[in-house]
Parts: sequence; structure tokens; C-alpha cells
Amino acid sequence: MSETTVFGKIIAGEIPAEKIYEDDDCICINDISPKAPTHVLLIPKKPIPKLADATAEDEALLGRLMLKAGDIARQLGIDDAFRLIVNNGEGGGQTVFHLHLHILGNKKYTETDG
Ligand code: DGP
Repeated sequence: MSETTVFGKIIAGEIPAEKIYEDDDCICINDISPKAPTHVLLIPKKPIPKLADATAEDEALLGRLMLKAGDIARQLGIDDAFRLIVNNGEGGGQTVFHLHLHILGNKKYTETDG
């Protein structure tokens, strides 16, 4: 079992967050430090530390997260203008070691954006 992160505490209801969506598998919250006009985090309740730690057992869960990201983008009215980011590992810019998808939208993205 991995160490409890801030996202584990949010899932457990131990610390507050602005919740956008929740079901048995995942939770979606507003990012505390938004990098775009819309910036939410889609977090599986299973505490997979990072994407590279996911296994074949997680295949269905990862698929559900991708579909849910589309649903949430629709719900937020950004389904034609969003990007999904998963930072993996310290070198990949990950700071919270509980897998999460960043859904960023409503920003004018260009081909040169990082
Ligand atoms: P990453 O660098 O990919 O691990 O992204 C972690 C994100 O989590 C970062 O954009 C800021 C956000 N974050 C960190 N702590 C909290 C928190 O306590 N509440 C919320 N809502 N977001 C948080």
C-alpha cells in the first residue's frame, strides 16, 4: 500500500476540495493552482502512484478514466477545447504521487504550446 497523499485525503474526505464529479471509481476536483481558465483533476480512487505503476489489472479503470474525462469536458462545456496531461515521475513534473489526469481547457492552445 502506498503512502497516503493529499489526493488520498481528499478522497477520504479528510481535507476539502471543490468537487466536480464523483463515482465509485474516481473523483474530479478543481486544481488548487489552475494553469488554465478551466483546470480540473480526474483522480482514480485506487492509489496508483504513477501511470508507469499501472498494470494490466488497471486496464478497465484507465479506460473508464479516459471516457470520464470526455464526459467531464462536456459537462464543463470545454469538449471542443481541452487537453489531458498526465505527469509521470519527478522528472516528468509529478508532485503528487497518486495518479491523476489534468483536464485543461478554455485556453487558446497553439501548436507551439508545451
Ligand atoms: P502533478 O504536478 O501532475 O503531480 O499535479 C499535482 C496538481 O495537484 C497540481 O496542479 C496542484 C494540485 N494540488 C496539489 N495539492 C492540492 C490540493 O490540496 N487540492 C487541490 N484541489 N489540488 C491540489
